[in-house]
Amino acid sequence: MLREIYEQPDALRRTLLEEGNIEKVAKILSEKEYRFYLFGCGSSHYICLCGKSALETYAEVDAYVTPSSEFYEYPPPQAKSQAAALGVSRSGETTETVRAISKANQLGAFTVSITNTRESSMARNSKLAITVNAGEEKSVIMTKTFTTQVYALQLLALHYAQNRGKDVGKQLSQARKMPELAQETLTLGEKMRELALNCGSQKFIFLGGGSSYGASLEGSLKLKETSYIHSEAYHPLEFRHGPIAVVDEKTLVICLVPKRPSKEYVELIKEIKEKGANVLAVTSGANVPANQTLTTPGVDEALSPTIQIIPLQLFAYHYCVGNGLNPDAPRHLKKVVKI
Ligand code: F1P
Repeated sequence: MLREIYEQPDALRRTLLEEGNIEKVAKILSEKEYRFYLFGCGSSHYICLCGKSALETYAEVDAYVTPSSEFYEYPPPQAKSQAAALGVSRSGETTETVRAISKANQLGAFTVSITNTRESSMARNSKLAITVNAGEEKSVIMTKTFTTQVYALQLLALHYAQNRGKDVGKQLSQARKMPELAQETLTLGEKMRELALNCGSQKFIFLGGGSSYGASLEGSLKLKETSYIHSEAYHPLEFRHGPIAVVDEKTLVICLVPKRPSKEYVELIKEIKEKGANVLAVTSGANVPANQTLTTPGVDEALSPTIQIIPLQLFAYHYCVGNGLNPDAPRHLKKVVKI
C-alpha cells in the first residue's frame, strides 16, 4: 500500500499519457446535450463524487452519482437516450458496476467505462472506454487507482468544457501539473505518521463539502479498511445536525477546508475544538482555528480531491501499521467483489 501511495506521481503521469483518448471521448460526449450519471462501488463510488464536482464546475452539466447497485436496482427515470452513463471500476469486473453498465445500455444511455484494466467486462460492454494506465495495483486498498481515476474524470470534464467553448485553459494547464503537485504533497508523509501514531483518538470524523466530499468519504473508508476503526464522513454543516453529539476529547476531526471557507465552516471548526475534539485542517491556504493545519499545494477547487486524499491515505496507512496491523492483508476484503 505504501509503495503504491508513493507511486502516485508516476501513475498520474501515465494517466496524462492517456489524455489523447480522454480528449477523444470528451469530444464525442460534447456533441450532444447529455445528463451525466456516474456510478461505482466503494472507493469507485467516491471517485464518481469527485468527478461529479469537476463535471458540474467545468462542463456545467448536470451530473448524478449513485452506487452501481442503486443504479441498476432503482434506475433513474431520466437515464435514457439523452444520458451519458459513466461507470468507474479499478478492475472493470465488479458485478454491480458491470450490471449497471448493462442496465444503462438497455435504457439507451451512452455508456463509458473508466477503469485501470484495458481488457475488462465493463470496457467490452461500454460504447467508449478510458483506461487510466496507473500500473497494476497489488494492494486490495485502492490508492493510486483512486487518484488516477479522479484525475481522468477531471481531464474529461476540462476537455468537455473546452469543446463546449468554455475558457478552462488555465485549469487545464494546472491539471497537467498534477503529477508534480502530488509529489509535493507526499512530503507530508512524516507529519501524517506522527499524527497517526500520537493522536490517541478513538473516534474519527472527516468533514468535506463540494469537491471535497468524495475525498472525505474516501479518507474515512481508508481508515475502516486498513484499521477496522469506525469512522464517518459528513458535509461540514450537516455535522451540526445530530452527529456533533459524538464529539469528545477522544475524537479526531479531519477537516478538508477550501482556500476560502465559509464563515459557518470556520465557526464549526471553532465549536468542535471547544467541545474538546482534536481538529486537523487540510487546506491549501485557509486560516482556520484548528489544533493543527496541514498545508497542501494550491490547486483549483474542483481539482483538489486528487491532492487532498494523499495525506488521508498516509494517515490510514500509518495508523494501521502503528496499531500492529498489516494493510496488505485487510480482513474481510477482496480485490474484486463478485456476487
Ligand atoms: C472497488 C472496491 C474497492 C474496495 C475493495 C473492493 O472495486 O469495492 O473500493 O476498496 O477493494 O473493491 P472496483 O470496482 O473499483 O474494482
